[in-house]
Amino acid sequence: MQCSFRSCLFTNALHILEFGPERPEVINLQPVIHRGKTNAEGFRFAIVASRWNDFLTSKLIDGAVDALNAAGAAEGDVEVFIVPGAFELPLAARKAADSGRFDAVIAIGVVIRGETPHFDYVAGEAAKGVSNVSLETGIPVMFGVVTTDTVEQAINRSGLKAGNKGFEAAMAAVEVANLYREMASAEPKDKGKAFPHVV
Ligand code: INI
Repeated sequence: MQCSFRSCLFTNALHILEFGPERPEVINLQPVIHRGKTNAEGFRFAIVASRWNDFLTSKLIDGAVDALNAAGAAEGDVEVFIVPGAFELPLAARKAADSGRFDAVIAIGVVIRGETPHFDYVAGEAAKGVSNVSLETGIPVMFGVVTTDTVEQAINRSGLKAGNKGFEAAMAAVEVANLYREMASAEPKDKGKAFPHVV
């Protein structure tokens, strides 16, 4: 059958629908799916939060604590560290991660574009920095930073109309903390064999 790459994909999809898969053993493969539980018991969390726009960051902190509480985090297993602005979040997150005392870090802030180009630097550095901390330390750092064009949008994302980003980030922290603990404790199948699929 002659067809371009894109149309071939489509044609093959139609073929499978009409005649069934040619390699059912591959199509029927059931992968093992791992998904983090939403139970915060036995995990410790650091919240690093910025003071800029604190009438909103306080709502995000409340949302995060609320989520951790609902997920069963124990009293004393959640600590909050306040920094001046979102630009300071990556280093605070790094110190929390390096301390070895936390399973996950939740970075919280509100950066509003308004009419200043400062926004791009602050929001960009916060996002990049937080992501780097995760990758460099292996401790998950959640990005619970609201970045918006207007104050109204920021208010909406801090618990009014469009959810609470602090709550969402904390739930994500619980989920990945569970998932990564499970991944770390899983015994690798065929441990020690370089090519376990080759017999
Ligand atoms: N910090 C924020 O957290 N949000 C902002 O909207 C913001 N604006 O717009 O400037 C902001 N700036 C301060 C910055 O995060 C640092 O604290 C400051 O530059 C000192 O390093």
